[in-house]
Amino acid sequence: MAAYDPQVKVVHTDRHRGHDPRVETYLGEPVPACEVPERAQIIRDALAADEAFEIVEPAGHGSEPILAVHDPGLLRFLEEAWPAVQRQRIERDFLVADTYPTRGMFQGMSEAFVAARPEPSAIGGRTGWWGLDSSNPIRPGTYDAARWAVDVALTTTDLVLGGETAAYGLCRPPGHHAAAAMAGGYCFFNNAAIAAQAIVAKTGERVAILDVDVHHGNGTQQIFWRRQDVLYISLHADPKRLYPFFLGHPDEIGEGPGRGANRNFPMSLRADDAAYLATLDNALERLADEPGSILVVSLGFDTYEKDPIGDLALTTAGYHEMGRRVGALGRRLVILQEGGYHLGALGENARAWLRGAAGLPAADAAAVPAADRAVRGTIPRP
Ligand code: Q9C
Ligand code: ZN
Repeated sequence: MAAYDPQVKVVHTDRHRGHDPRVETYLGEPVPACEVPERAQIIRDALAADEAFEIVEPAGHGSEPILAVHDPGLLRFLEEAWPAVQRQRIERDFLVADTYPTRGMFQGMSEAFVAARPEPSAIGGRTGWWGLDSSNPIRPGTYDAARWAVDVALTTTDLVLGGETAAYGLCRPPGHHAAAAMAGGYCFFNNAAIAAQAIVAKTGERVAILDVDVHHGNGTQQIFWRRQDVLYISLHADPKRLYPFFLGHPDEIGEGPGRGANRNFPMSLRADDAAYLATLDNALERLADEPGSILVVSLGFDTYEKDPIGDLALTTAGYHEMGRRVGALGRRLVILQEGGYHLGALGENARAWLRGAAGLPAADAAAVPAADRAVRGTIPRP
């Protein structure tokens, strides 16, 4: 008999593991990759050890929900990229672009003319064409992993549409930097945008997305820029300081029918729990006016005080309170994992946020069986 009834369902599969980047670059220099398979394993293990959660497997949903959001060319590229590398018989085990079509290249040319430029045929050109930056290497298992991350998001959505008050999708790779026609920032498909679109399609209701990853979700903003039916609200590090650098400012409010349905809240450097929660309350005020019964949360723990991203300074207690405030909105929650790279704290941070959202007290060690504490204690702390 479960101690908590109902348990919060956690959608997870180990099929993300084939996407296993080893290095990324910092200003051109190779450094250890942040977005590694251990992230999802650590969160899974922490939640599995807590009786408040139940782990369930995702179901496949096919390509259609992806194509409702993304350019078919992006899907085709990601499917074909690794086989194309293999055909070249070059000795390597990852693919990263060197050349990207950036804005100065097209200056003075009309939007229609630029849109008619043809996709290159060489794999190096295609990788830049569909990419934002060098931080998401394509590995042999990347496409399969990215597809399953979408299925995790859609299975989480199904659970909530089926009556769960809240469900959590442990998506990996993350999604919020991926635009309709662009991968980037560790992201390939935009899991949260695909989930939001599926909710709109199935319910006809308006949907809001709250993005609390430390980075601005430029992809989600782009996808819904002209749409009134999906409200995007994001709290993040000021893009003047931090990736994705070129979007995320407060004057980005959407255009056309979407005007007013995009809200950005950049935070000051090293903002703490109190500053963050005060801004969150402002953001949630905008949400209160919004019709619709379901909120999608893009959940990142790279706002953590010890996260290697290093910009904001939230604590584990702050995550519990953030979850509590979001849960107290009374909307049903489709909670999807984005970033968060401090391996030693990821499990406890996820557990704290999700317990808060479920209206449960912050975890105290005594509530966890001793055997599970021992298991959790074996997670390597960097
Ligand atoms: N070292 C998410 O948190 N830039 N993405 C890294 C290269 C990419 C973060 C710079 C940061 C992307 C989902
Ligand atoms: Zn992030």
